Amino acid sequence: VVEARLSELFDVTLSEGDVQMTREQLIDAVRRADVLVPTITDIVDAGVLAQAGENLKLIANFGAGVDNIDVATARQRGIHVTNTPGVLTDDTADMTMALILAVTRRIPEGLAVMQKGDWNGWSPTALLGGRVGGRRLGILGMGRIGQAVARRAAAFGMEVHYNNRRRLRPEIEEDLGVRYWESLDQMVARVDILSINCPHTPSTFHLMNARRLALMKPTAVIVNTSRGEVIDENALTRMLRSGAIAGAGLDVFEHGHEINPRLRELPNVVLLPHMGSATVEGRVEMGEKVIINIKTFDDGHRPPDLVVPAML
Ligand code: 8YV
Repeated sequence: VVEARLSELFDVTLSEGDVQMTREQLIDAVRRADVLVPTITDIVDAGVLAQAGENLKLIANFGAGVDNIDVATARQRGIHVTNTPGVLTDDTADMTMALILAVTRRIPEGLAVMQKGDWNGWSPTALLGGRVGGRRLGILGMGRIGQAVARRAAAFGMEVHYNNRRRLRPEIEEDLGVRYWESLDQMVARVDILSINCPHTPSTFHLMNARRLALMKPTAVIVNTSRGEVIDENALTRMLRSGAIAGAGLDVFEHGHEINPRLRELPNVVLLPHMGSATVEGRVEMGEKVIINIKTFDDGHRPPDLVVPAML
């Protein structure tokens, strides 16, 4: 739908199928195009941007996170960057709740029993999980998605805490019913479930490093639907193996689709292949945002979702 609409409006060259563009293809694209529409798997770094032709004026990212693009270098070269915020908020927050429930209620283990034909009937003590109602959820990153997670968690009866670069306005805190922690260390040590909802930037890289992970309660669970780079994946894997952390629900990984193989062997871990925003509705709306950003820019106006380095 989106590709067809784009092709009606502009002279479009599509990369092959759903596969990732190679660096060479990406460089070829920035040399020739006026507008580039990358996805998370297209790394538009300073090296790629150095090859950009005079004509490249806009990078309209198909995604909210722009950590695949060197926004500051693009800016210096007079190239504008836009993203697609807002339209994937609810889907990603839904997936966060799905992961919280999948881990705490042991859904994949139940599924495996059924798929193997191993179910011998109901038993009072089989596959007991933990109740989410009454538990403390800590949200790291209280932007749009963090706030959408907070609303959902409150509806599940959870007590919601958060840490963010900036504190929310008191009326928003009150509306969400959330408690702010200035110290991430202190919040991490107190929560039963920790949800990562901050973007990946140089200041959030490995925010959940070995030292901070060790502050978590041994009964706690961590879920990540944001970016894998925020957690030190090897340290997390070690702690999940040793029982220092009770469980994890991960939709994103530190090295893209190269996952620490040990994570796959753990029963207390639910892994998903970056599906947080993967709804038909969400993808179409993301595409529509890309089109509006390109169209507005092409008409000589400031595109609605312009990303400037100061925002990051
Ligand atoms: C997108 C995402 O599917 O928008 C984001 O930041 O992480 C994803 O859910 C992806 O970025 C598409 O490029």
